[in-house]
Amino acid sequence: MTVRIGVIGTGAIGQEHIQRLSKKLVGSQVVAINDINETAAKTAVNRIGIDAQFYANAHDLIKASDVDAIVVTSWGPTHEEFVLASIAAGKPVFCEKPLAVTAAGCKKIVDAEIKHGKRLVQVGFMRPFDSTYRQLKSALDNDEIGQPLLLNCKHFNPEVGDSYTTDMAIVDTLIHELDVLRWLLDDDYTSARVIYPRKTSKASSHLMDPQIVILETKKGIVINTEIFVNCQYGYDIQCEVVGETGIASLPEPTQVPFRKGGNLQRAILVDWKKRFIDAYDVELQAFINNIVTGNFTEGASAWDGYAAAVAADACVKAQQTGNVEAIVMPATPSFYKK
Ligand code: NAI
Ligand code: NAD
Ligand code: ISE
Repeated sequence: MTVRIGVIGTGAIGQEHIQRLSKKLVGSQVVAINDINETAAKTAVNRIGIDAQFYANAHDLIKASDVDAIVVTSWGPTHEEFVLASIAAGKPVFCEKPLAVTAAGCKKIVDAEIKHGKRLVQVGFMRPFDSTYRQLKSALDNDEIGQPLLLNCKHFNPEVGDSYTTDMAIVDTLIHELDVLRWLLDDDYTSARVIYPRKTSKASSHLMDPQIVILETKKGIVINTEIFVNCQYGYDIQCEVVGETGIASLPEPTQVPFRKGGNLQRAILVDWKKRFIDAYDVELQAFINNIVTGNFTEGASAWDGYAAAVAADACVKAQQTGNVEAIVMPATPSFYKK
């Protein structure tokens, strides 16, 4: 069976996903595309070399009879509308993070999916599919360092565009940690606080950068995450877990070490597309497999998207108040329990 996909949003990650769905993965074909920028969308599919119909209206694409499933890779604030429309059409939908930009928006999606009666939504949180995070999780699950006590994480990007604002450090960037750490620790967050260190001269006037977010969990673990999206030097994702008997760190992506010119050196990745390239493949193959089996067992659910957004809402509030803000996560509905 070949799953016929319609992609909404043919920007950076949309093009990446069209490429892998068309040329790399098994059982999928991109047959339809939509973007507010028609010329760029058509140029993109021509470059990739596929024959996909352009729809001027995303809702027409969602309803099209030859589209079996939807991939939403448009800007974050548009996700909620397109995911709700996909559920209304009874079609499986893979939505890039964030599922919606607020917890209230994610809750509407959760409610619509439960009302539909069958899981249709997968959120593009790819880190639980990444082999380095999986190695770290195995180490914790195998009790290699005893109980985790505190975490030190970094989410650094070399630079961001002018449209990137202070709250996006949470809803667009930290959202990955909010998702993956919940999975890694099998825990939920209880509070958040945000500290602004000295601001880099490389950030725009409307962006506080870097930021430090301190989260606490139900088990009492304290998580310190530095977000620095104009760090200049590379795309650097780090996660160090301090346990009762040792420290476990996220393995660095493999790079050839060089001894040359009087230096011992190893490259740091610069482009986010490369750091999790395999994880994107595995998560989207999982989406196709979920559709083929008719059983959404793999990948982040709408509930996971909601959980990350509940924490993100509190972090954004903490950015504004400077206070420790409570994170109150409702119990998981039985619909989403494995
Ligand atoms: P981008 O700006 O390159 O692409 C967004 C595209 O959506 C643009 O082509 C734009 O014209 C289109 N668009 C915007 N509003 C639209 C609408 N109403 N209808 C149809 N098309 C619309 O952005 P990028 O980097 O590709 O990000 C897209 C999404 O993917 C964001 O939600 C972002 O957070 C997520 N993302 C996820 C990553 C991951 O690691 N999982 C990495 C990069 C992005
Ligand atoms: P699992 O699927 O048995 O359960 C993990 C728990 O974490 C569940 O309660 C689930 O609701 C939750 N969860 C799943 N995805 C989440 C996310 N993105 N954010 C927050 N919580 C999440 O656990 P597992 O076997 O460790 O699998 C974890 C993920 O990795 C699954 O989606 C799985 O399909 C995938 N996986 C990938 C590979 C690979 O080779 N890359 C191999 C096996 C599994
Ligand atoms: C981007 O949208 C991503 O999802 C990247 O993984 C993240 O590192 C970056 O900060 C976001 O803007």
